[in-house]
Amino acid sequence: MIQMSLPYTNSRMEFTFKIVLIGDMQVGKTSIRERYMGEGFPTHYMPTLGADFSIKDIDLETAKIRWMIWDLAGHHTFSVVRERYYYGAVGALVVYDITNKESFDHIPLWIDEFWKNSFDNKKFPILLIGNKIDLEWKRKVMEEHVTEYLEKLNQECHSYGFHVDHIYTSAKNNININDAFKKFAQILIDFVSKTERRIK
Ligand code: G3D
Ligand code: MG
Repeated sequence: MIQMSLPYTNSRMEFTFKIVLIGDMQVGKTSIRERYMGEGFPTHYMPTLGADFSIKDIDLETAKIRWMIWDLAGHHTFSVVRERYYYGAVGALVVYDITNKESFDHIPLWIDEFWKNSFDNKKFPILLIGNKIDLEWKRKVMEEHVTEYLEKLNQECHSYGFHVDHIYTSAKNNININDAFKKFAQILIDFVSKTERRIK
């Protein structure tokens, strides 16, 4: 039975976060998930959704996190499938390939789609990932593209209660993969804590 829940706290600092990996095909979403999981971790394929998901528990200094990481396995065609894929996700890792400018230019579309389909149309946090940094010599997405876009995005996200960060990774060479998830965990914890305070 798959639980697609909002974040919950079992005790004060235990969280379950369902997150989705989004971005154009071939940017490295599956490679990032597999690298993060490490070898030998089972992956669960959901045929009706055409998606894979993995579960990973981590201990941070401040909290224990259970990740439910969803990754669209096949071609991302039917909107009905996509809506169900996003259901209950409280965050998205938005991945582009630094050697493919188009994949960077499509980021706003991916973010819109996530927010449109998320619970209650709520603007949940995202983290931008520039993958394939091992191919820096083939780079097409320049630092100024990233800075400019982040600035614009953060003007918007300020009112939603979170800050959007960006991190470079290489799934191939295992650069920053753990750090990306760690960073995102902290962003989600801060977001959830703020939201809870607003509700009280
Ligand atoms: P996707 O799940 O976003 O569609 P995949 O992407 O994880 O399937 O990766 C697409 C291709 O990019 C794969 O190559 C994969 O090996 C490669 N790739 C993923 N991450 C990196 C990276 O950090 N650096 C480099 N150099 N390549 C990467 P193939 O050849 O199998 O299509
Ligand atoms: Mg994939």
